[in-house]
Amino acid sequence: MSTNKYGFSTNSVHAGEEPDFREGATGDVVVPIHLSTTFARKQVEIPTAGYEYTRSLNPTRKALETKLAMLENARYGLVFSSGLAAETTVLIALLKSGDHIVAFDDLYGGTKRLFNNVFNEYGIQVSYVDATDAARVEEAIRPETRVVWVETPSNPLLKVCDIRAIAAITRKHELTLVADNTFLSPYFQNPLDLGADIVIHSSTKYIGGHSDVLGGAVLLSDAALYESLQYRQNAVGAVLSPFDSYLTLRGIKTFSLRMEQHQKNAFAIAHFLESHPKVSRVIYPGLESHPQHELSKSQTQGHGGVLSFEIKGTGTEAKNFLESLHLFALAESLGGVESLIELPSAMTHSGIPKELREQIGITDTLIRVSVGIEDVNDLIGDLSQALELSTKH
Ligand code: P1T
Repeated sequence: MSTNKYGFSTNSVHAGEEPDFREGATGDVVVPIHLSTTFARKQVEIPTAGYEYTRSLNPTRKALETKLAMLENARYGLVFSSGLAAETTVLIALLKSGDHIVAFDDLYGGTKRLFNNVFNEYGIQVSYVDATDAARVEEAIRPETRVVWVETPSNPLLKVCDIRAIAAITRKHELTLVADNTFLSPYFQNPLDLGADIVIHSSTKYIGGHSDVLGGAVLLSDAALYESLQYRQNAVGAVLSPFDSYLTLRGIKTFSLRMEQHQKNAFAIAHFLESHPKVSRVIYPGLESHPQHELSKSQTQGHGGVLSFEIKGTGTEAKNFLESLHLFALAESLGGVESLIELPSAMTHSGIPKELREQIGITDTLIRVSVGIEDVNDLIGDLSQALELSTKH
């Protein structure tokens, strides 16, 4: 359980990692990597300092859970081997066969795959709605609905939904509101403060921040739900390893610095693309042209480092452009210090059938950019030369 007395940057550095001055301890300023899978005890019934077996509880993992809970203004945190492991554990804690989810129609492709191809086989139904209009969420609720699931901004169309308005609906109907906060990170948005019940992160992204460690996190303040999640996490074994917990803790120390630079670069690139003749549309919640720009300002402290845009022409021009870049890595994922770029229709969201993709706006010319922390002029120079080449192949 956490109480928040310091600011975000201070907590990013210190929370969960206070030096241990107890008898025999060494006062490390960085939490050690506790690799031991098991913990010896002196008396049969008394685990030493509460630790028994690393799947159940591990000191390095615990430090990360404490830090993340503090950063999301949550009482409790759990960290998992991936974002999808976190999602799976939340779903098995909240749902049983016959239950129904109302979900935002724009979600990470892997989350839709989990809902449609895995949980569907266990009798879970999902209705996808355009949650930018909270009324549509309420209209889709059935007697067997248990969960409303949103990403905001969503992946890859950066649609923004009104967390406060949707939370009022889920409270009224006694449902659980799950908000995937991966795109903005706790630095820019805290969904629990806006009324969400559970926050999920793929910590593979901004939390880890360096594209070198996979992970997931669940943050919440309800004690009974936390216990249920912890029980299931241990039962299925979906835990983050001690070494990966350490890497994630290390990444978090520079959270504020990274996020500020991601956002600064994203604004500059969004403006550059907006004025480029080969670009038909730029989607970034920080731009006044974004349909939910005002809403985004009202529920966040910033707009993040991911943007999407439509290149003029066909899918071939989009591919030519992507394959002409030198500095941007043509790769899935986001949130690392290096700039990444991808074609959702062929990469992260290729599992969604084409007609469904097109219905929600994931066209073959939609490009998603995760803006890194490099010198922005170098990034703009790279985009500029590749846009020139896109029609010259
Ligand atoms: O990859 P993993 O750590 O399991 O997290 C899954 C996940 C969950 N939620 C959101 C919003 C995500 O974007 C992701 C993973 N996304 C990508 C790999 C991607 O390129 O979009």
